[in-house]
Amino acid sequence: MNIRIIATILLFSAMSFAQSEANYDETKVPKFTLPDALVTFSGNNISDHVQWEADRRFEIFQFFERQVYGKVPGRLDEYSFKLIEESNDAYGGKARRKQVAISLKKNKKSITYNMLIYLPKGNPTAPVFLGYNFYGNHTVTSDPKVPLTKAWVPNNESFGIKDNKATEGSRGVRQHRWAIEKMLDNGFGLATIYYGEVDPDKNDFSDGVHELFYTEDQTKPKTNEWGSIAGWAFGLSKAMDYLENDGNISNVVVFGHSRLGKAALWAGATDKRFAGVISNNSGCGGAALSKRKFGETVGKINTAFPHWFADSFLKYNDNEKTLPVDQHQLLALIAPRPLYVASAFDDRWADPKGEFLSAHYASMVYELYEKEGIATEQIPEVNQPLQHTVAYHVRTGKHDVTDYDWEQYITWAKAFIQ
Ligand code: GTR
Repeated sequence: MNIRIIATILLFSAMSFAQSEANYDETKVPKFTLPDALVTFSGNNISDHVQWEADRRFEIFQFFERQVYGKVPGRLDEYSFKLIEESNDAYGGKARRKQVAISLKKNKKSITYNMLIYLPKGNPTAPVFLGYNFYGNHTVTSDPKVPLTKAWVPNNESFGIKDNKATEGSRGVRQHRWAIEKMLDNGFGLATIYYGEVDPDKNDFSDGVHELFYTEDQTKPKTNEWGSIAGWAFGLSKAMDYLENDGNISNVVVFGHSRLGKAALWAGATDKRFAGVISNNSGCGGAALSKRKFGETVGKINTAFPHWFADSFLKYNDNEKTLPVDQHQLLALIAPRPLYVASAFDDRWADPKGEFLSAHYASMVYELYEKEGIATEQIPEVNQPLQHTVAYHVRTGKHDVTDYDWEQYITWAKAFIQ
């Protein structure tokens, strides 16, 4: 057996061990006080949205930026977009397809990543869901006009991926996670990017977007600087620079599943141009409250994925009680824009109840803007969505993105995204 296969098996067994010995017992959730979104760090009460924006939003934002996800260290020298392919005959003539290469340049170095866009053909403009995919744009569709990604991809035997290179065997393997025809039939488009083209998901900062910003001799970001989640969020923002100028696109809702749900939330918090945000099973470091320590915890995530957050976040490993913020405040940074948090019943590792409570506690900030959030403290029954400006559902089944999820997102987006 080669060394990489052994390493992958070891990593997966360590992860499943971590998952099996996590706390899933509600009676063992520690007692904790949730930091109040409407009381500043120095103890002042916030009573309206003007005060929230002047005195509270920024200090919370800054904490997440410096102590959790990490700061983007400066600005790009240049960025550009190139429409590399366009057609009117995708999905049996239902859709217009565009493929755009996005190039980011700094310090004479550059990276290029590819965005695949489908738009409903009948409409001059349409809102789109923008979301990263896990294995390459060619995996979300069987459309033969979508090239295989040339970037590093994680090995996956059932997708025919070995030596970290995509092959034809992985074309369309993730179609079930992207209800593209449903989106098109309902007047929505999709824009998707392979996240590994922005930053390969490995604990190694020698490549991807981070590397562009290094000063001479630097090999990794500094303590308060960005981890991979912030790098992926930055990639989404740059994609937004293209999307907001595409005359066929009216609005962009940023979407992400799991680790990419964490990235979508941070993108929504950092970039107000996103008209809405969807977190699908984002769990620890995403929508779920850290202080509950249910399922995945800060210590577990920082151990299994040391590159996802800023190094400054490590001091909260098994020390969540000293965190002056919690994830409901990340959600509150998105207010008053529409926000959908979704869980899966069997995905206890992501703590469905912690995701729900987070949406509930973020809602007090939405109320300052007279937007309806999640008022109840009682998690709804499975498959009973609560859809307001803040929306929540827990569906039956496991950690995944299903047609059911997309049906809810589409219904909600029709009602709340202008
Ligand atoms: C898990 C990780 C979660 C979640 C998930 C995913 O292993 O512990 O936080 O991000 O991966 O992205 O599928």
